[in-house]
Amino acid sequence: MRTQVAIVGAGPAGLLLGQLLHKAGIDNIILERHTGDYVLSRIRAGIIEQVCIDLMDEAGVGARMHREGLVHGGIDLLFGGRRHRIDMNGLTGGKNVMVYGQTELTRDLMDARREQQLPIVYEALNVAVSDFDTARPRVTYEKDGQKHEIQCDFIAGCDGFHGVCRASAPRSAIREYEKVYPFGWLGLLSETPPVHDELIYANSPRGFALCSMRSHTRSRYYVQVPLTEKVEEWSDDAFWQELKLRLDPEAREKLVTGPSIEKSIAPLRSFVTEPLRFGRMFLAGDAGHIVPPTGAKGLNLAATDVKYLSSAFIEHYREKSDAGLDTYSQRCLSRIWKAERFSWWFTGLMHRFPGEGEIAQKFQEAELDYLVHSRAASTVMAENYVGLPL
Ligand code: RFL
Ligand code: PHB
Repeated sequence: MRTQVAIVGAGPAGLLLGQLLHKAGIDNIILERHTGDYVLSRIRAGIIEQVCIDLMDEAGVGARMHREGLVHGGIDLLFGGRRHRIDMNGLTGGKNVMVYGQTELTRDLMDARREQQLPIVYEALNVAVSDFDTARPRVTYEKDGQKHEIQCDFIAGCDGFHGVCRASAPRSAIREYEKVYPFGWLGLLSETPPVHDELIYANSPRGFALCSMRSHTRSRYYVQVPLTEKVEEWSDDAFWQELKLRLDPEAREKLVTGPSIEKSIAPLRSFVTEPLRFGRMFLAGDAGHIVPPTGAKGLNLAATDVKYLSSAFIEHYREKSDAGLDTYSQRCLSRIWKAERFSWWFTGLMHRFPGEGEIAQKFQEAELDYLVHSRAASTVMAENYVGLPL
């Protein structure tokens, strides 16, 4: 088999890249280790930035997103038992974010790919990338016990944090920066109306909590838990009880509880790979970087990488210029590090860190108080949350 761009991974990064390349007339094949249903069953991001919205439109798959997505112009910060709204729209000259689940975005992209009958191989096992330091890279995989080989011009590593592409880059050419946080997020999805019409990020003495949503009838909640906790040991009742203890009296009163549809624990990590290019292989999305979810930046960063990478490929094929490919790493990393910093800062401001004692809570509350009462500080928060310009 031969294609122009072989894409490893059918998460949002791989699917979006495939669709944008197809629209530009560039052939691509996507290889995915799991089934489509498995990819859709992973409940992850909920908030998308304008960059991501624009890219879905550019890819021609934005119709349902505009019908069903909820536009949010602010968030609530809860600390010291009281809530304070950050008016992101007002502070950024009219910018918003949108509540549209990663599952829905992925489904729209998968549906489009199927309708256009574009090649995607699910359950592609033992994917291996090679010869990307030459003009003829290769990707091999097994499907139903048969070995296959794809010859291509470029490889796009969109295979997430545990993927094979980054792991195949020569160790001498790669530098990795990592911080692992001493807690995780226990998340619960339920068919219940959200407790508030915007998101609530809570700093409480019992730890961080987040009240998010997927629609007017479906809620997503998170509580910070020690890394030693097991999801099986958290009944739905125990979750709701703990969440309530971290909320303000009004939210506690209003919270509608119900059976969970999904419950899982995610570890928190900051991670960046430099560079994102190895010859004719390019990393995009979680394959190249991870942020803790506090700033809602992971999916949005993946979208930005894809924007730069698709433009660079289009420039290569249409204009015979490699300028975009040559500056890909540098352009992405400049934005990635700013989102990494914001996510690290917001995580530090909102969570309990073991062993840091009560003074840490006081410092956080003082900073939060400053943040919500200073227009300058609120603006910094708002600008970063809605997404820095490209
Ligand atoms: P993905 O989604 O991990 O997809 C990678 C795909 O590659 C496949 N794969 C392979 N395929 C073939 N061969 C191999 N060897 C392979 N190895 C892996 C995998 O099966 C998978 O299908 O990466 P991608 O596309 O880069 O997308 C990144 C996003 O998924 C991620 O950044 C976000 O979910 C992060 N995130 C959030 N981001 C936001 O922008 N806003 C949010 O509100 C937000 N909330 C979150 C989040 C992540 C969370 N968790 C669970 C870490 C909330 C949570 C709790
Ligand atoms: C979510 O809805 O899953 C979500 C929202 C905001 C975040 C993280 C996750 O910061």
